[in-house]
Amino acid sequence: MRYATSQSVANTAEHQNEKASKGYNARQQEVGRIANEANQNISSKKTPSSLLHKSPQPDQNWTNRLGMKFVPIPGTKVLFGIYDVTFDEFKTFAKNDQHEQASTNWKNPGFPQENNHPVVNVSWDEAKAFCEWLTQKDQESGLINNNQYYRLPTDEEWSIAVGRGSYPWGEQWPPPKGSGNFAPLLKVDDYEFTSPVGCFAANEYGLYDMGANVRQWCEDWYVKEMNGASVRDLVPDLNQDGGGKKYKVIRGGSYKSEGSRSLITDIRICGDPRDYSEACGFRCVLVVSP
Ligand SMILES: [Ca+2]
Repeated sequence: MRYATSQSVANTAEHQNEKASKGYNARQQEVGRIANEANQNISSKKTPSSLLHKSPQPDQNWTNRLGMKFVPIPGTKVLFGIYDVTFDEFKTFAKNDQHEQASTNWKNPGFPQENNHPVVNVSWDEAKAFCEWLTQKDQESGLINNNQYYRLPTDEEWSIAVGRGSYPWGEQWPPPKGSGNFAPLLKVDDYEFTSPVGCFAANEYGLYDMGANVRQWCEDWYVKEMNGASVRDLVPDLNQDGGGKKYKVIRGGSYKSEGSRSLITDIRICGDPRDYSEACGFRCVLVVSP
């Protein structure tokens, strides 16, 4: 992965104990509730009450069968996943034998991960395969209609969803305490590697970890003009776009990010769609009204 892997990484202390995530725990309770109702449905042959009239609508929050929460983002036509896709959610996908695209790299990022951490070491191809699997699964169950589908956010959608600050948390540098999971050098948080999703403050739209924890794949091919000339002057590698059909866009910072230029909201980095990194994951959006 270009640029992402060229960053210096501070590997110092043991991975600290995981912190509980109130948001994630609440989500898991809801997953359990929906699962219980679904199980009751199998025996009773009735549609569970919680799933009636629950097909996603353009302007409403929505939760899918895996417990993934989505919210509308003004200025886009999609619902955005409020969390990065977790290790547990990707594991559910990878267990399906029909989807051989999922390698085992995601299981071995080189540091410990719990189920509620964002999955990393996944290629763009694998992230897309996850979206397609989830679409098929939810269409077959009638949870979404046949015109609705999951995909990665476009670069434009991500730009809107991250907010308007110079940095995802606002204007100040360095990032303030509680703003996210960054490199240990910045001394902003207590996590050396990934942290559970949803354990830092959400942004103005209710999205977590947009600028920290793990970088995120986007749909688009990278073209150098996506970055301003001043950014490309600072990072000359970003002038290499392979003609616009070689690398996919990656947005956001990660637990490895420590430099002010690598954390600005507007910067795009990129990676070969078959490549993967221990600092890059993804989140899904749901296209409700194509
Ligand atoms: Ca950290």
